[in-house]
Amino acid sequence: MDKKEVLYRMMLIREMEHKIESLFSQGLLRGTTHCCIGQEAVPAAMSYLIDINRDYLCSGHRAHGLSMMMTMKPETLLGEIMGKTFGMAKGLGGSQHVYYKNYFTNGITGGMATIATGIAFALKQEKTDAISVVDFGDGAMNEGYVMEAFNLAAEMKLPVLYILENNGYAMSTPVETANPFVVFEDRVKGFGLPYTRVEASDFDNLYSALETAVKKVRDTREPHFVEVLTHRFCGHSKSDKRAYIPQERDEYWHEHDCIKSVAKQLSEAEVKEVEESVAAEIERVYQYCVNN
Ligand SMILES: Cc1ncc(C[n+]2csc(CCOP(=O)(O)OP(=O)(O)O)c2C)c(N)n1
Ligand SMILES: [Mg+2]
Repeated sequence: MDKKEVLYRMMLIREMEHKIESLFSQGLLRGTTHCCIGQEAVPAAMSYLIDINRDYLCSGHRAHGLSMMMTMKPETLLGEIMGKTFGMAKGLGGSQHVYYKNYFTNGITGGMATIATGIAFALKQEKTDAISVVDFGDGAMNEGYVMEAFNLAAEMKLPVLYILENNGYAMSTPVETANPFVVFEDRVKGFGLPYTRVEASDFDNLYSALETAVKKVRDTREPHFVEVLTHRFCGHSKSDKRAYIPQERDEYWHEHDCIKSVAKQLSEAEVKEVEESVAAEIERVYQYCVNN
């Protein structure tokens, strides 16, 4: 894997999110949005691991990273948020409700876990080697329909990969407050789902955990669950000042930033080159969206 390209993809997500935040703060975008600054590792990894023409991918409200990684055309994401007809959903969906080929999102917390499980059921009938993948947050782990989906997938042996991006908070509620008695691992294993946990701080570790899980679901046609421990450096949505996040947590994740884990494998000149091409791409995308 070309680490310069990995860094480019991760930095493209981060810088595009910074651009989107800045356009909102200047009053140039309307509605709301949920950025994924700090959570670039899963989208970047998935861009290498699934073929969106064949496999299926669903995600939720925090969809910018995966959207950019599936289309590789950030103007269709920014255009969507700006209500342009060339947006991913023809400008009608906004940042939470987009689609591209076999990639679908909606804003119902954990809602897409049920859809992805249904897709896996269809794939099982079709006897293809395609798989269904769904990415959701820790808040989704307290939705009843998500538990029903886990139970069905385990019982019916469906080719679905559940990726939980545990960023520690559902809006401002800490995971420990919402789940005082049972850790996710026990809950997931209780349904009979195989479970893996990995921290997103080291991109290579994360990639290898997801690669193994994708291969396992593809080969065995059975479900798998990966919990990714991660962190968002931005607010839940555009107006959130993050007053509830302890400083030590931010400090830990600044030191363990997934982007740094890739950048440190490259020379200073290579990192600079990537930064420059990302900046140029963001400017191109912005100009395209403003002028079309
Ligand atoms: C069924 C439902 N309940 C509540 C909401 C409001 N809501 C939007 S995002 C969110 C928190 C989701 O937290 P999490 O799943 O951890 O994802 P994160 O925002 O951390 O990425 C909530 C409660 C919703 N969209 N859908
Ligand atoms: Mg969360």
